[in-house]
Amino acid sequence: MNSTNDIADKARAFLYTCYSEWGRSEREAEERWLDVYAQIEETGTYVHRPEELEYGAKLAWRNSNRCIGRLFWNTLSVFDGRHIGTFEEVRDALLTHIRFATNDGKIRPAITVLPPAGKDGNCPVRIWNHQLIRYAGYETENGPVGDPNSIPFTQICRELGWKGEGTHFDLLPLVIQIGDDAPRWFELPRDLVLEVPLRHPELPGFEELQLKWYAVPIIADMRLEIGGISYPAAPFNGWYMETEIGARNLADEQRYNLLPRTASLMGLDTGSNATFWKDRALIELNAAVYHSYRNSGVSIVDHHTAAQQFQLFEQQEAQAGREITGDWTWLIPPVSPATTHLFHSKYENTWKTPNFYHQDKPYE
Ligand code: HEM
Ligand code: NRG
Repeated sequence: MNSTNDIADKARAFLYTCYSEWGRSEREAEERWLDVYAQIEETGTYVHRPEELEYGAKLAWRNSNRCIGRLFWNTLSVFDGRHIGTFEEVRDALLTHIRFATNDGKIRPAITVLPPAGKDGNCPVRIWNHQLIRYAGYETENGPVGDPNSIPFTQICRELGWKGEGTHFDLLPLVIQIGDDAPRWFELPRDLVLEVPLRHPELPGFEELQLKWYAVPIIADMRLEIGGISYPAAPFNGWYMETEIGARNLADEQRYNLLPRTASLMGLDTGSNATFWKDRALIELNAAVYHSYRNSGVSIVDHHTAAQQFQLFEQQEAQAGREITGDWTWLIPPVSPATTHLFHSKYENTWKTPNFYHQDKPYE
């Protein structure tokens, strides 16, 4: 199949899905399809109408097999940044996204869609960051400082001329590439980035670990595909589930590795597996994350509530006569998975479009 057919097939399927879910007539769908088909014939590609872009992004979320947060797919705020062309415009759109999404802690799910790839696959804009807000990581003589996961990207930033302070929580700059130009970096304004200092409701001494995490996860390195059109830069966010921070980012040995120190604070014997010190420390770390976000007025969901919300999503989709797809290995939470219905359910892991896809890093 040549690429014109490919894009046409995907465009047609997408348009008919939209018009049908919008309750519009077969004839209206047909008319729009003929218009799009003419554009594809003439130019090799086509342009989404604003309402198609908005609904396409929502469908991409609804189809994200690994996401437990999909109940809220229809509440996504979609910013149309397809016209954006300069470094400063991209930076400003990203800063506007951060401000809108953060909303003083009452986080709003949002996506900013930057220009689409051309028909030959060329990318007008690429964001090099994994997330818009992320902590730097450094390899030092005394072991890693900051987020080890960020070490390669931090190295790139330094090669571009950026310099971090060398703390455990240095905010990485935005790194933007336009066309084949060299990428440029922009420091994040500190006052735009909401962070949550971590306290434990009962454990004295936890505060002294001086931990914190940022409020809003904004994935910036995935490609959004809608009806055969690729958007290589389309950063999106929701809010955190506590396990993402408490059971992975802060707990993984290859990340902040904080279970041993948490267990010591709790007075547990870390010399024996059978004290279940890792398990106990994990729970308290998660409790600290959850309560700190709550007390700071920052949206977060616990994994039990998230699982219940996902179950509601499953029922809602069944009601609408749609099959849901999911990736069980990602949907189950990393803490007490078998206490949620997800663990005991089966999900079909086929991928519908629109969707979000991993893409090769622009560096490396
Ligand atoms: C993955 C929760 C909003 C798209 C995930 C994961 C969680 C999660 C826990 C697994 C992450 C991991 O294990 O690293 C939530 C919650 C949301 C939310 C609580 C609150 C509203 C969104 C939004 C979108 C989205 C707004 C897109 C518009 C995705 C995608 C993945 C994912 C594409 C897979 C990421 C990957 O493959 O690396 N989500 N999510 N989610 N979510 Fe959501
Ligand atoms: N686990 C990653 C974030 C992945 C996406 N999670 C969300 N997405 N909650 C981390 O930073 O821990 N979202 O769009 O809300």
